Parts: sequence; C-alpha cells; structure tokens
Amino acid sequence: MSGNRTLTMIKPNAVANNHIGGIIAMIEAGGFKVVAMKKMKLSPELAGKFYEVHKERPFYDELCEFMSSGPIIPMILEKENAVADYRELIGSTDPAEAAEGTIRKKYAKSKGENAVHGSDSDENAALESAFFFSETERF
Ligand code: IDP
Repeated sequence: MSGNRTLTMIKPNAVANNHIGGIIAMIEAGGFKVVAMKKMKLSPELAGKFYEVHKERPFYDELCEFMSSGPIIPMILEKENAVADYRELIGSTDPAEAAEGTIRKKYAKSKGENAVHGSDSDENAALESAFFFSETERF
C-alpha cells in the first residue's frame, strides 16, 4: 500500500526568485497539506549526503554546488498516494519535457535548477523527512 507523505524541497533558484508562495499555492491547490516546513541553507557536505545515491553521476558536483548555493525550503507534504501524486504535480526532471500545469514547467530554469525536489518512493520519503526534521517536527 502506498503511503500518505512525501518530502519536497523548494530549491535555491526558486527561493532566490521569490517563487516560494507560488509553489506552495500549487502544492495546496493540488490537494496536499504542508505538515512540516522550514527555511535553511545546506552546506556542500550536507547536499552531498542528501544526494549520495547520485555520487557516480556526472552532474553530482554541479548538483551539490547548486543545492548549497542559497536557502532552500524543505517540507513534508501529506495526501493520499503522496509520492506518486506529487511526482505528477512537479513534472519531469527536465522542464523542457515537463507537462503543462506542473510546477517544473512553470518554475524550473533547467534540468539541474529545476525548482523542486520530490521523493521517488515511500522509503525515501521517510528517510528524507528524517534527514530534515526531528521527530517532534514530524507530527
Ligand atoms: P528527479 O529530481 O526528477 O527525481 P533525478 O534523476 O533523481 O531527478 O536527479 C536528481 C536531481 O539532480 C534533479 O532534480 C536535478 O536537480 C539534478 N539533475 C538530474 N539530471 C541532471 C543533469 O543532467 N544535469 C544537471 N543536473 C541534473
């Protein structure tokens, strides 16, 4: 059975360009409840830890540099079938391939600076939520 929570981050390009409100509006209009949220800046080391699965990929260094370049907004979102439904709401990794009406179609600048993160499985949603939020913040 699929879970009801996922983890998102509003990435540095979207925060810097004042798209926090626009993105949260799309999230809420999509039927998701924001159950945890904060603003923070990742160090390159923490960004590297978050994206450790991509360590061998050619874009890893660029990704860690970008994700630590400015503040981000991590959030835990709640909705039935959260992981799959949120992946649909954010759209493809590359904004050129993202469907109309998706967050990345509207706010992503490139495949790297693509405005938002969305967990790709229930297991990763739980791990990523614990990465950013303590147990008392994840109620
Ligand atoms: P996803 O975020 O849509 O699940 P992944 O393939 O898991 O996409 O990649 C993680 C993140 O790495 C992407 O969201 C994007 O920021 C970055 N990324 C992926 N592919 C590239 C690329 O070809 N060049 C630069 N950055 C990339």
